[in-house]
Amino acid sequence: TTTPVNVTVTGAAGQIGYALLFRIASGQLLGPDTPVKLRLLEIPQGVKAAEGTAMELDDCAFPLLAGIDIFDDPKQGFEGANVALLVGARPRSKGMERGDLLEANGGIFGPQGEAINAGAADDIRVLVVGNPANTNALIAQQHAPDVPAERFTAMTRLDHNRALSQLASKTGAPVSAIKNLTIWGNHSATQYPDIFHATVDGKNAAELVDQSWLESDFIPTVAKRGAAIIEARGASSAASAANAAIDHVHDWVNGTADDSWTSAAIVSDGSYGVPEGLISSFPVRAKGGKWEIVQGLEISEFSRGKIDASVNELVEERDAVKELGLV
Ligand code: NAX
Repeated sequence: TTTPVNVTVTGAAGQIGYALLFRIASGQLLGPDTPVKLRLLEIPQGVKAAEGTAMELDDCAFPLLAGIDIFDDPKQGFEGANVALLVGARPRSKGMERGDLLEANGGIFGPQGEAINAGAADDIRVLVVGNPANTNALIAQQHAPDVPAERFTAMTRLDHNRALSQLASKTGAPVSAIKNLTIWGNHSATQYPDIFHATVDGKNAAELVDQSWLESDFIPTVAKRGAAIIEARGASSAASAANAAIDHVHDWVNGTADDSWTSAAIVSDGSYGVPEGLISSFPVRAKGGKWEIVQGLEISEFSRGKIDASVNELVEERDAVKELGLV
């Protein structure tokens, strides 16, 4: 195509935004033949910094970058958007209860959902990165009744990539030798990285490691990796989060390879006992521009318990935002 694709990025002046925008503009999000127009959405206090980032984007002279516009109004920011990356969110501050956090984010993702409903392009695809990502995505989706629900997704690809890397280093295999790993549930400490269907060079991954490594090392290391990054770097994951967002949207638009699947939080159709309508992470393939849940996997009792625990947390979050009148 030669018509530029409109990509809206919220939280554009933040640290993930800074790692993300240059990669989008260089063609890594949609491919080397697709020009992009960036629409940066910030809160008023973030606009000046976003302008600075836009100056740097100009200075890269990216051949595929067809324009940059900056907004502090969601209605304008999402006008004509084909892809929307919802990165900006309200972080948890000291003493904030879960209800306060959900309410503050409801105040962001509700109006953004409405703006998407009102003005985005018919083929809009939404990826929510800002935490609590699954429930923020649910809030936005519920405020966009005219957009097919399947266009709202949340990011667990960073968790997926973290799990790939941990399993690769444990088994001594390259990341490319690992197929069919799954992140189930919520992008939170309850997430379940599942290697029982995964293969390493064609061999069942779970048979290559012992159960105690799986339970006491692998699962907690993947689930708590975000905290370990903060501890080491003094700031939360940014480049790796941006990379995962690129992977997610790239696969969604261009399709996944036939010989493996990936993980994304998408609207449940009831598969694997996950209540319909929840935005939960599943094993997925992308085909023809749509995510499909990989069907028919056998779920062991161990896995069932882990999936249920994370899904129950999502149910609680949904019930809490319902009670707050946010969905
Ligand atoms: P930063 O605090 O660096 O940047 C956030 C930016 O969002 C700020 O510039 C702020 O002005 C802007 N913003 C706030 N409210 C906004 C609104 N209503 N509209 C538009 N912009 C708004 O955070 P950063 O490190 O970039 O992280 C962004 C979000 O990603 C956080 O919620 C973080 O928790 C989440 N993450 C999610 C991950 C995932 O795997 N799903 C991993 C990385 C990251 O922790």
